[in-house]
Amino acid sequence: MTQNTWNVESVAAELMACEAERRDRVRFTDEWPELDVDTGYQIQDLNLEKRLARGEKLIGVKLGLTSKAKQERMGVYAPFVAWLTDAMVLPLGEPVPQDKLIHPRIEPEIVFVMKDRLEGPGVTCESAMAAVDTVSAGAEIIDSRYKDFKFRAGDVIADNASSGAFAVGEKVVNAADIDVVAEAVRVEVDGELVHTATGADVQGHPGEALALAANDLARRGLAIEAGWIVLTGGMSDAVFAPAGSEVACRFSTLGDVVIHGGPVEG
Ligand code: OOG
Ligand code: MG
Repeated sequence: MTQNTWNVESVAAELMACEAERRDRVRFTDEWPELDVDTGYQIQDLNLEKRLARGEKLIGVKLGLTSKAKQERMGVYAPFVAWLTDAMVLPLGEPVPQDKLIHPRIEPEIVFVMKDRLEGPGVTCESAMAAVDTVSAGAEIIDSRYKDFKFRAGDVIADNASSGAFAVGEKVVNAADIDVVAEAVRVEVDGELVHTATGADVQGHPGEALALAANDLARRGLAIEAGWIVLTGGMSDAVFAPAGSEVACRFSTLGDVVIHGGPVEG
């Protein structure tokens, strides 16, 4: 047996290096089983500090594994929170940034923009929804720094929940004017329907996911701030988004978010 040499600093540095070099690796928990949820968040927070120090701006949070479809695919059965910075924004119409990502996958998400600050503990679905300003359709482009997206909870939390990029649809609806539970989505790859889901698939109500984020952040003394974007979590399983592909997330009332995989090389 080799002696474990991993710690918060070295795992954080290795994950940032993997991201910069577009290199995947095996999960850390095989060599360092003590990498639990709380340690994962320490690593996540340390790398957020590095992102901010290099000039990125914190613009919100994303939820991970808030639907059964995602939990079953990834084999991790508890939701978690991660950070969004402005460097992750993919303007509508731009292709998947293949030159920055390792093995991008796309998933449909219901996106909130916050009206008020939301601070846990004790946030409920109702109080969470009262703090939401607007709702939009979203497509998140996830990218894991782990080979074949194989990780345990501590690994994926440390890896900022497989953050890559995300696009938000054009249509913006007041939170009071939409039934987010009934909002449905069809995910098409190259014109072929591959997944369907509704807002109910996200913790029963996307507002529950938001409440969970606020209550979870409170454990670290943090809150969701007014103006922040919240990705409430993949409604369905994600689909691969290689060069040459077209992934369309077609929402029932929020419109479409269509993402192209970009040109095929050579
Ligand atoms: C983890 C990231 C999860 C979501 O919406 O569930 C996530 C992964 O699936 O690699 O962004
Ligand atoms: Mg997601």
